[in-house]
Amino acid sequence: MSDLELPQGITAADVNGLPAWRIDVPGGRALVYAQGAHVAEWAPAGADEVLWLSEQAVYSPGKAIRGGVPICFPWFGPGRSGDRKPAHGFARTATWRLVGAETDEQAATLRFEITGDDVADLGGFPADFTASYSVQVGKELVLALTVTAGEQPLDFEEALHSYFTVDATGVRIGGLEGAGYLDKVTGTQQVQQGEITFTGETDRVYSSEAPVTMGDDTAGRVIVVDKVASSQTVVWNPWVDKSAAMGDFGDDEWQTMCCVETANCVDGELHLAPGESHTMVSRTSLA
Ligand code: TA6
Repeated sequence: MSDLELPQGITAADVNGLPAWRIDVPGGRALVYAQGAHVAEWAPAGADEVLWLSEQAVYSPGKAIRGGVPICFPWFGPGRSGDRKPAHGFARTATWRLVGAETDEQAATLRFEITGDDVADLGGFPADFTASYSVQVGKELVLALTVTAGEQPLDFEEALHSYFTVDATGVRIGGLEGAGYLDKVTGTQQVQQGEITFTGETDRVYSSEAPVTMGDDTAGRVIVVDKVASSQTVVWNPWVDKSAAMGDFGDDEWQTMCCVETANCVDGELHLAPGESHTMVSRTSLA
């Protein structure tokens, strides 16, 4: 665990057997694990939890936590080649180093970092890179992932694979109207007509830089995801069969969640020249 001096409002803790930090500041509260710099919980002050965690989640070194905001890097799913392992890359199971922790009147910011030296199995990805991740907790959750190439060029995908607590049988997802998308369930290219509602397994990669809203009448709230330098938005609900097929996902839990992911993946794969950096930002708030 980092020996960084932590300001009031940020507390190191052992949670479910994993090193983590609990954040409790006037603007909001959160829980972040060192493994994957994984934001597992976030809520603005006075509000119910916004992120979603499976009750079947496994908390074990090297196993991605089912829920919260897993960092997908340096590939998405099986990658462009279709054979990259582990799925969604090594970032979400690597132990990120805490390199900074600050607070102001309302919010707390934690800064994490990994390089190739922090990763046991790079899966063929160049070791000469730096990934930095800033987690700002307050009335908004602002996540910024910066990738910097070393002396080799970098080709990579990335996603902040955010799980949200919603009534999936009623939530209305807006902001993607008219956007083209890859429907991974049917393997076809489609164009979004109107709001998204879930009526079955949904796994779509939208080409869009627009903010997305999740209108949840059951919870009486609207979750807003805004973003910077992200050309894809992924929308996922596993529905019945996929939920039953995942060991770390309760059979009925599909009803209580959806993913809206801030990404640069598939056709939005990024290419950095030696020494070049790219920062993607995801900002979640309640309307
Ligand atoms: O973002 C949606 C997705 O790519 C789905 O296809 C599904 O695989 C999901 O991610 C979860 O992936 P994981 O490796 O965390 O089980």
